Amino acid sequence: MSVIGKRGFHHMQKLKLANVPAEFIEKGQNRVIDASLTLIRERAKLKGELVRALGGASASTSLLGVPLGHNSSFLQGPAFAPPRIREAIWCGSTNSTTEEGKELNDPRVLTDVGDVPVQEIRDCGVDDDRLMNVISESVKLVMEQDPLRPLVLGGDHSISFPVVRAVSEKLGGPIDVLHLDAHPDIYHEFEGNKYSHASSFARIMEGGHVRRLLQVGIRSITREGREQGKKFGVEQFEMRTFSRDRDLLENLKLGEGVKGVYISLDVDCLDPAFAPGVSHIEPGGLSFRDVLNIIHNLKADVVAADVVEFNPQRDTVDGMTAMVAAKLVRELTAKISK
Ligand SMILES: [Mn+2]
Repeated sequence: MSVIGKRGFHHMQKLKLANVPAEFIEKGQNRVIDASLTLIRERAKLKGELVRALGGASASTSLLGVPLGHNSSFLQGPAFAPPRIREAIWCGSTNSTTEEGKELNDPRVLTDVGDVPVQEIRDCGVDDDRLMNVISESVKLVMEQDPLRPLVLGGDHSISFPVVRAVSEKLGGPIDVLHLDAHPDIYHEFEGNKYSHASSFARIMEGGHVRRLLQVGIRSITREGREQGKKFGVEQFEMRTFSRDRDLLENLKLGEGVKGVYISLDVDCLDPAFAPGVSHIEPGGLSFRDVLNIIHNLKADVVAADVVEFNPQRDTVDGMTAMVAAKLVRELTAKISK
């Protein structure tokens, strides 16, 4: 109870102290979750119908926001990222064409199904086991609408576990994951939290959802991070050897023999000079162009992706990192849609 108290479910504690039967509370939580999933299901259905009616798209990116920040070990600002990223995607200072010529205004290229209402669900006292299931379910609702493919806006990095799990389960087998990050996020658990943003890839690998996991941009890694990496057969590419690995990483071919490729993009993979608006500022990172080269040249069927850990509360006043996150979303959209 004390942990929940710290996280702010005061009304739920009062309901319990007032002897409101647990089954009433649970029924209320179920109604809120059903309503949340209904909104995503109906929006995905509508966007799917639109894209199918227009025709000609075999894969079409749809944004799904997951404004979750409470599994961060440091700052919780990533919970506020999705609306800032959307605002920057459509900012009038730039146009709607991606570098390689995809038109983002075309709904066959990009649609949006809105956010999983994470704060509203948590406010009803729903625990993380169920919340993670709601996130997985939401991802599956998007994937049900062929040819929509989810591009998830975080949120802290804990969301990648329920998202990757859903993608793999929905496609019916393991996938390859390209994970760009300063950190391997592979602690068995962090500060007692198995859903910590520092443990998402331990959960993903335990679940058998992934064949190859490539981690790129790593420059903050402990002994446990390396041991866990070895245990799960992770291919860890550290920044200290990036100049040596560059050729390989800028010419990757992934996903052969599995159900597809997932890209998980932690904004802190970038050097803080390019992206100061992150919770964990870690010098010595990738340049923006390094990341784009890796993504543009990747040979893969990208089935889904996420952009996580943008923290608007740490951004510059003119929203520079929001634009960086938005451009990553735009270029990932171009990679997914076809
Ligand atoms: Mn990170």
